Amino acid sequence: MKKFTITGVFAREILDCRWNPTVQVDIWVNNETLGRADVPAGRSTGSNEARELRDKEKRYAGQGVRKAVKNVNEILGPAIIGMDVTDQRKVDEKLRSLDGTKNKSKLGANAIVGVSVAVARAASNAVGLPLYRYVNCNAHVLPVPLLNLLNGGKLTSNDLDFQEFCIFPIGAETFSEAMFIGNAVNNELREIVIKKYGKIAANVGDEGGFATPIKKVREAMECLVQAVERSGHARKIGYGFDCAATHWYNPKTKKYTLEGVEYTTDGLFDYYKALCRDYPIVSIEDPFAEDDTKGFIRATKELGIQIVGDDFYCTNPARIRERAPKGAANALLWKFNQIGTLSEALDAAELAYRQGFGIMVSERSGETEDPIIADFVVGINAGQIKTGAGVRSERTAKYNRLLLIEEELGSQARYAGTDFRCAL
Ligand code: 2PG
Ligand code: MG
Repeated sequence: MKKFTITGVFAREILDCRWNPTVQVDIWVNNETLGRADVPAGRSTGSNEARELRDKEKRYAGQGVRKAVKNVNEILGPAIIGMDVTDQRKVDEKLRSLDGTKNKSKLGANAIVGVSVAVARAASNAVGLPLYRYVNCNAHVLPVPLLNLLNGGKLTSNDLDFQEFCIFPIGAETFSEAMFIGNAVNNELREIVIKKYGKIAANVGDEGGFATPIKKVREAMECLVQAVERSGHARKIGYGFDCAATHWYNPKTKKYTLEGVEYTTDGLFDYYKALCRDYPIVSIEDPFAEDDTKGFIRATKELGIQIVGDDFYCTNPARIRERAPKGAANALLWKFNQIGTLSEALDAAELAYRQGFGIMVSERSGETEDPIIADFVVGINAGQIKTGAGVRSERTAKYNRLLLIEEELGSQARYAGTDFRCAL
């Protein structure tokens, strides 16, 4: 059997879409094949995520990653030279043991995950397969894109408490059709918000959705619904939110403050129930704070829609093992850098599937032009991808990669559509 030996590892500091530094890693195989990957960064992060290492020096306002880069070049890289690049689990185990901490804070999750995913890409290049097929020879599901058309929360400078207002083009026949449906709705929405709030309303947030100066959730929904109706695609579209409720929860008082009003967990549940009655909502991410298991269980049991755990699960196998059997959420938001190695992230996906969960593969708000999650979402047949609105290149990079994968798969491509939670 041919050996695919790691012969070189090199990291550098590059920039993400917020002009913050991030890590890029090159892995060389047999001195002839290169695999390169970039590390994304979150802003609306959960407290249980693996920890990135930032320089905390004056340059780049403390956000530099030269220490993480050094850790790749001087510690992680040399330790995996000579290993087989297709031995993903073994490499990841090595990376983890070199760090030794639970949350990868010593060498930095940004250093570790950069090496881990670059190894996967280098392996796929070395064996001559597209990454999605290297991940899974049965990869064939094209995801429903959750198009985050209105941004709030930590992704913008407006006063909307919910972070993301998304449309799900579940009635499209193909991924490509979902793309032009999204475009049509976005064009209508642009006109609607400009007319209502002035030109400034069409400026966009970190994930490409409009950062319109709207204050209330229902006001935002009215704009979105109007745009969908005007686009002529209403029958093909469902709605969803990322509430990112951890960020408007006060753990001391155990109360949520939404639009200036305080809610208990049960009070907030009633708020969601009314929203679901009034709009065709198919999915809500993080409706409650990262440790409000009671809220998650109630929402999952009683709302009858997809409830997605982001901060709540942090793509962490241990959290899934503990919480999923209780009926807390029925879908996992999958972000490989929340846990810090690809094999742990794949474990998280498998555990979630075995609990009957759906999986939504997600970008971070701080992305680069690396489209790697497009390969991962098809590779794990997840059926859903969240990667923002198609008006910023770090987002379109993912969509363009998916269009290419759709073309490559040809008649074998299956668009997840209304089966987005279980698309096989
Ligand atoms: C989220 C994400 C991505 P961030 O909360 O789901 O949309 O934001 O990457 O800032 O955590
Ligand atoms: Mg989220």
